Amino acid sequence: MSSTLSRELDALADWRKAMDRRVEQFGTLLGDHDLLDADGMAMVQTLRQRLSSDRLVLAFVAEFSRGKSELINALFFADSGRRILPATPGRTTMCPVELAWDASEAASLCLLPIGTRRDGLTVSALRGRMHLWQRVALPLGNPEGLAEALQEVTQTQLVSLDDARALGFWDDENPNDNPPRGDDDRVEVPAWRHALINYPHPLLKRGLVVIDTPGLNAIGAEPELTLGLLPSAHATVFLLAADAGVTRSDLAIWRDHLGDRGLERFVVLNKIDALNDPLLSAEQVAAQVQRQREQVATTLAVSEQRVFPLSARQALSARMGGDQAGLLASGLPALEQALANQLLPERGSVVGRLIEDGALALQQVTTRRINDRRRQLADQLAELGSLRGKSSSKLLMMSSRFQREAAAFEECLPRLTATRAVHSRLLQSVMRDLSSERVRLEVSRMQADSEASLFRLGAGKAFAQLGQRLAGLVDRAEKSIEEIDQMLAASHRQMNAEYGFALSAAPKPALTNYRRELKRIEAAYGRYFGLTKLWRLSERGFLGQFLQVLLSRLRVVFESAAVEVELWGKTCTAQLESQLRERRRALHSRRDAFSRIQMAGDELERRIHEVEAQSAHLLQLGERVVESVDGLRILAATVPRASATGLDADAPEAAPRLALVHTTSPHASRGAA
Ligand SMILES: Nc1nc2c(ncn2[C@@H]2O[C@H](COP(=O)(O)OP(=O)(O)OP(=O)(O)O)[C@@H](O)[C@H]2O)c(=O)[nH]1
Ligand SMILES: [Mg+2]
Repeated sequence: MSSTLSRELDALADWRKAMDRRVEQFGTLLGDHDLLDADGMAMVQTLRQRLSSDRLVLAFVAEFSRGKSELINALFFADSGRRILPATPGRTTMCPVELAWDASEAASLCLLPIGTRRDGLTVSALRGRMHLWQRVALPLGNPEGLAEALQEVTQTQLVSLDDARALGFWDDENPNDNPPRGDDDRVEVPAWRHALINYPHPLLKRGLVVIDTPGLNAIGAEPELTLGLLPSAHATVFLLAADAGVTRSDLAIWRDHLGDRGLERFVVLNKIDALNDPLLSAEQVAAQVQRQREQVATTLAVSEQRVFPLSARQALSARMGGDQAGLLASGLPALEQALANQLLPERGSVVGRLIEDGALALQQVTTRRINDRRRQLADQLAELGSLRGKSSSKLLMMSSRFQREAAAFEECLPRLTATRAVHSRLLQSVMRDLSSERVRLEVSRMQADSEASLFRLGAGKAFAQLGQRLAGLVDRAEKSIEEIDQMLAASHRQMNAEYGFALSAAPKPALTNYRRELKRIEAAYGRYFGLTKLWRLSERGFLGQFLQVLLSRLRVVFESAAVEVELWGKTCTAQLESQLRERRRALHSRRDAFSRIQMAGDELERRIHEVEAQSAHLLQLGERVVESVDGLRILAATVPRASATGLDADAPEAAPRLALVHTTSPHASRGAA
């Protein structure tokens, strides 16, 4: 009994695969006709890479025992016929568990020991150091073996009070949040800090990443969860239990971890089966559930449509037993439908836009090259035509004109080299402003400024100043980009007028999106400098991790901007290179033709014929390129959309997003994300 969500994910993956095939065919077409240089080929590879590595990250967050792991089992693992992730009463999952599939690795469970918390490195930094993780091979096609191996995520260990303090599980100032202390003064803490499950489950193979989190409390929570893992999720599912209502700690988790409205949030009111009461009618129970749903929506300030009453346990057992009616009664299909309806199209359109932009940029480069070649051929034709019936003295005269043209072409080269040197110098200064190293220096400066201030009172100010400095860097980069753009435009005008080139400006990158993204990060992380949160910054090790995570978010923004600027620089250079190459090629072929014509009388007509055929072939090729790009764009704009009933997923409804418009800016819709 496959779910709506899995069918929709399938449709999305098939769509990505179809796009990949088309991008590949397009690349072959361009490559076979020598229409792409190395940069263009690299761009085709980047698009394909993007299509194959696209991920959809779904995180489950709640207080312990609300049924997160059970819900994940019901949503994704019921087909295996058993409970895969451990779900038991009381605290079960002890560390964040990330389920994904990376085909370049073997199926395995990788566990990061809790002791790594001491050295202050974030989990993402430690992902690059796999020798610190413990790896357990996972059996394939054996659900029992898999479930047994995954029991490891429930492991705990007993440590001394000092160790518990050092690991961040014990806080003398907030005793209520501390774990129970044994007779021997030892404290039970999780054995692992993070678990990565690499498993070829059909949905994971389709790019889904599921994050199961442990029930949180103020002390035990890994700062990175709030700062890095949750903000990077495409959607979060927050769970409450109908039999517990909304408790104070539920609310604290909602506020601290999911309060950011930028997150796509779904709320589940789980365990509604616990409200069944032999003394009440089914209608009375349903009314109770509805009342609770309304209360939850009001308390959390979300729309009622975003609250899904369900029973994960019923759903799991109904799905395992193939009981369709039971599954419907469990309430799970409504959540799946919502996830499929709201999440997948959104995700798809991000990828679709990227492919469209890429295809358009490739089309521009190619079309320019084809037009250039055709123009050269037209010139040759005119020249050859004028030779018909000419005397040998006339031919001699034309030959010397041809020599002059070749000499003029050589003359423009030094001037081009000079322009290119200025261009590259300016571009390098932009790249320096947008470099990771520059961001790192700015963040270090903020750390030094805030540590120099008393009781971190100056931390807020240092953070605000960091924001201003980063915005200043973006402003300066934008100014330099403008300068480069104007310089190139002037140089193009001159080259076109004097040497008959057809150089045109590539649309310059706009940094507006990146500036907006910086503001968003500033707002999200600035919350930690408010009076109610400031205490966290003074917690042991928190500031260090906070800054690391902040740095990695900022880096992504700056690196993306730098990539876009670099791409623009390359496009400008590539255009020039390509026109120079075409010009040289045309000069060679004219020289060859000329010498042949001078030798034999019938050569002229043959040559005219040849050039006409080449021109016709290029025209056809141009049409094939446009057709190919149009096909790709239509496909990219037709993100598979969740079907209303979830039953006709084999023929996903098409939702064309935009009409075809040729040659819009390849940068126009590229965002910072
Ligand atoms: N009655 C009932 N019990 C449920 C339901 N969903 C989960 N449970 C049970 O509640 C207990 C806790 O579920 P888990 O999935 O382990 O909860 P969790 O949120 O993952 O908890 P931690 O891993 O400790 O953070 C288990 O015994 C589940 O079987 C439900 O819909 N109804
Ligand atoms: Mg759990």
